[in-house]
Order: sequence, then C-alpha cells, then structure tokens
Amino acid sequence: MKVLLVSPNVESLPDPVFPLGLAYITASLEKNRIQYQVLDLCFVQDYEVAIESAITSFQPDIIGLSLRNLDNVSYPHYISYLPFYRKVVQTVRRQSQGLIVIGGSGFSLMPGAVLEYLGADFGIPGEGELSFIRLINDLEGKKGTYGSLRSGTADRPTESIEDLNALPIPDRSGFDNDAYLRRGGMGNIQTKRGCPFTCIYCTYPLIEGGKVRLRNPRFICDEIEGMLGYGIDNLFFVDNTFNYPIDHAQAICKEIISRKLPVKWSCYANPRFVTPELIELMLASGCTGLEFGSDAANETMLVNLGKNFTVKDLRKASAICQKSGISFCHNLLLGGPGETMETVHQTLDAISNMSPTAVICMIGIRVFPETRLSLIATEEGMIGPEEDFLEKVFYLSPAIEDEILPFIEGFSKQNPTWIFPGLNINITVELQKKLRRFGIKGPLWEHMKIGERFRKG
Ligand code: B12
Ligand code: SF4
Repeated sequence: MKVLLVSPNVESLPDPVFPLGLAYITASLEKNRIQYQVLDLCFVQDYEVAIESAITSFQPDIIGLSLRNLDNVSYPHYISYLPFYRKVVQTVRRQSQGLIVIGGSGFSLMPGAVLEYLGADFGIPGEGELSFIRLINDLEGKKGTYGSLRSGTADRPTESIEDLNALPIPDRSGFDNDAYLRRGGMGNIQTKRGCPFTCIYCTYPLIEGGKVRLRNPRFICDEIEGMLGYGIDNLFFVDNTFNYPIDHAQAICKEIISRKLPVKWSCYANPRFVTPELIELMLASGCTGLEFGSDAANETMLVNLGKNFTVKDLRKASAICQKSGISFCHNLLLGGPGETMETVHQTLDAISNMSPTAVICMIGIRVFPETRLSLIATEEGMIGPEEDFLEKVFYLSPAIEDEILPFIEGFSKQNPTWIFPGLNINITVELQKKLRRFGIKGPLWEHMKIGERFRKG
C-alpha cells in the first residue's frame, strides 16, 4: 500500500503552523514500513498542480488528509475552510482511484458531518497513529473489495493511546521546516495529551480525551535535539495546558536546563498552577512567554464558563510573571452565557490592571456539538435541535449583542497591544509578514510593542 499524506491547511494567521499531527502519522507509517509521501499545500502556488503532480508520480493507493482546522472560530469575520477542503478532495478524485481517508483535530469535532460534506471514503476521529495503521492493514487484506468498507467513520474516537512514550518521535523530514521557521517563527512539540477540566465550550476533551497522558521529559528533549538539527530553535508547546501537572512541567524545564539545549519556547498556561519557582525554571530553560486561557476576569463569568480558577488566581499569576520579567498574554472570550456590558467592562478593567504584554480577545464563542455550550444554546433557543454545526454557529449573549462590536472598535484604538482576531484588529497577514521578515521569532503577541512601530509605518 502506498499512502500520500496531504496537509491542506493554508491558513497563515496568526502564523503558518507546522502540521505536527501529520508528522506523528508519518513516523507511525515509517515504523510500520508503509511506503508514504507527504504533500503540504501550505506554501504551494497552485494546489491543483501540486496534487496532480504528486499523484501522477507516486500513484498512491490511499490519500490521507489531515484537517487541522474547520474554521477560524472568529466572529464576526468568520472563515470556513471546508469549501477549500472539498475542492482538494474533488481534485484528488479527478486524479486518483485511491481511497480518501480523513483525520485531524478539526475533523474530530464532527466526523460524520465532515465526511459526508467532503465526500471522502473513511474518517478516523481522534489520535491516528494506531487506528490509521489498522485501517491500512484492513484495506490491504481486502484489496479489490473496498465497497463493503466504504464510508466508515466512528462518531467518536474509538480509543486513546495510553502510553505516549511508545509512539515514535514525529518525523519532520518530509516537510519544509525552513519555511515554517522563517514564515511562522517557531516549531511545535507536544508534551502530553488530554485535559481533565470542563470549560463549557471546549472541544479539546473531545479531541484528546479527558485523561492526561504524559510524555517522558527525556523523550521530549530527545525530540527537541532532533528539532535543533533542523535549525528549529524556537518552539511552541502545543499542550492545552503546559503547566499542569506542575511537576511534569518542572521536570521538562530541568531536563532542558541539564542538557543545555539552546532553545526559546512559549506555551499555553493555566493561572491556577503558576508559582514563582515554576516561572524561574521556565525562564532558565528558555521560556519567553505564557498565554493564559483566562477567558474572563469577572467571577460570575469564570463560573459560567466552567473555568477552574478565580480572578485572584489571575492577579497572582500575572504579578508573578510581571515580577520575573517574563512576557504573558491573556486570551479572552467575551459574550458567553450571562455576559452583560457590565461584566465586559469589569473583565477589561481587571485585565488592563494586570499589565499583560498583550491580550488576545475573541467576541462570541463558536459552538460545537457535544459541548455543554451547545446544550445551553439549545435551551435558550439560540440553536435548534437539528442545527447544522458546519455552518457559522456562535454564542453571543443577547445582553451585549447590539453594543459590543462598536464598543470594541473604540476600545481597541486606546489599547494597541490588544489583538482582536475576529475584527482583524492588530493582526493582519501584512503585519505578520513584516515582523517575520525582520527575523522575529516566537508568537507575535510577544512583540506587540515592535508591531506598534510597524503599524505606524
Ligand atoms: C497549539 C494550537 C494552536 C497554536 C499552534 C502553535 C504552533 N506553532 O503549533 C496557535 C495558537 C498558533 C493556534 C492557532 C490556530 N488554531 Co489552534 N490549536 C492548537 C491545539 C491546542 C493543538 C494542536 C496540536 O498541535 N495538536 C497536537 C497534534 C499532534 O495533534 P493533531 O494535530 O490533532 O493530530 C492527531 C490527530 O488529529 C490525528 N490526525 C491528524 N492528522 C491526521 C491525518 C490522518 C489521515 C489521520 C488518520 C489522523 C490524523 O492523529 C494525530 C496524532 O494523534 C488545538 C486543540 C487540540 N487540542 O487539538 C487547537 C486547534 C487545532 N486550533 C484551532 C483553530 C480554529 C485555530 C485558529 C484558526 C484560530 C485563529 N483564528 O487564529 C489558528 C489557525 C492557525 C493555523 N495556521 O492553522 C481549532 C481547530 C478546529 C476548528 N474549530 O476549526 C482547534 C482544534 C482548537 C479549537 N478551538 O477547537 N492553534
Ligand atoms: S479551555 Fe483549556 S482548560 Fe478548559 S477544558 Fe479546554 S483545554 Fe481544558
């Protein structure tokens, strides 16, 4: 069996992101001695020509598509990537008799609906390393009788991989690592899978499951050494929460320090698990910035959103970061259940007083099936029982829907280090390209002060 793996993710904001999920899959194919090639559409000029040429030269039996994102989860400037993916599937069909298999985090959010929309053959929700190999082996045994197997997809991941340390290290060799570093400013790496918390809107437990599974810090650092071999010296830890469990985060920092790995890195963090000792270790191991998934800085809204920390935790974590000199950013989600203009003002004031390096603020929350938010939206009559979640479905509290956008337009003018992706404020492809051309690495929010100069020309 010959497998062509395609990454059709061409989104370049906030940065082009290296297809780490696919690099895990390629490593697994390699380990199982399955012949494969990779086609990454991120930097190609003409996707149809690229697909045609890959298929003509390689003649794959299976074409695996990795769907990382379904849409940009941004309101009001919403982009769905699905129409492009459908064109990719149609182009593949024109060129090949091979079977099309879909996977990826975006796909896993609503596998049945996406499979049907795209008209692909099989879908594998959740982690793909083992299930994809199993499917390939099944297909190998039934060559010529695919009809009976067509359109197979489980609605939910059938299993999660218990021992992440048994997985081979992601194979980055088939990808243009230089382009991702130059244009995206960093590489990416995972230290764990799973999240035990229960924020009402969150899809991560659906993708990775609720049980935390940790990678051994030694293997993580082996992987970093391999990345350094590709010149990747700036990393983002893609875990939903790098600093939970805190002892695992500390062990990783210590391993980086003891090996003297020359890397800079950043991560997502939870304010409840920030201590001065941890931040000290993070700084000493090359950490340049933390992104807090704060969402709100108002007690009622934190409870309504199902967060596991308080405003006091946010203040304390911010103060520790301030004192240490490390950059930090708060991610906000305005407009959840119970939000009023009063709670919005309280959140914005409180966050401003914490003096973060930057703030990334979304307005409205994208609703996905099987989340608690989808139940709330149904109970409140915002969505119907037959809702098509492939469409633009956002929760925006009725109490703020008329006022919030004009208010934010005004607020952003006074707050140049606040980024509003849904309004294209302080985040554009032009600004990003200018900063990257200047050789700036790491997340762009860490460089909002320099960005301000560029924006002024
Ligand atoms: C880290 C992260 C970011 C970081 C990335 C930093 C970096 N340099 O890597 C930043 C902040 C930049 C970011 C940005 C965005 N992100 Co983001 N991000 C994530 C996060 C937390 C982890 C992704 C990751 O690397 N996972 C680790 C890899 C190993 O797992 P994986 O890709 O899922 O791959 C596994 C499986 O999916 C499967 N698989 C993958 N491919 C294939 C292919 C086949 C054939 C098979 C069988 C299986 C398979 O097997 C793999 C191994 O087990 C996810 C949430 C999550 N928990 O998944 C969101 C997530 C992917 N992001 C999401 C979105 C929307 C975005 C943005 C569009 C947001 C925005 N408006 O800016 C941008 C897009 C950026 C881009 N250019 O694509 C969504 C996508 C789903 C959706 N709603 O459409 C997610 C799922 C979060 C969410 N809201 O639900 N993101
Ligand atoms: S928002 Fe973060 S902490 Fe909350 S459930 Fe999702 S991944 Fe876990």
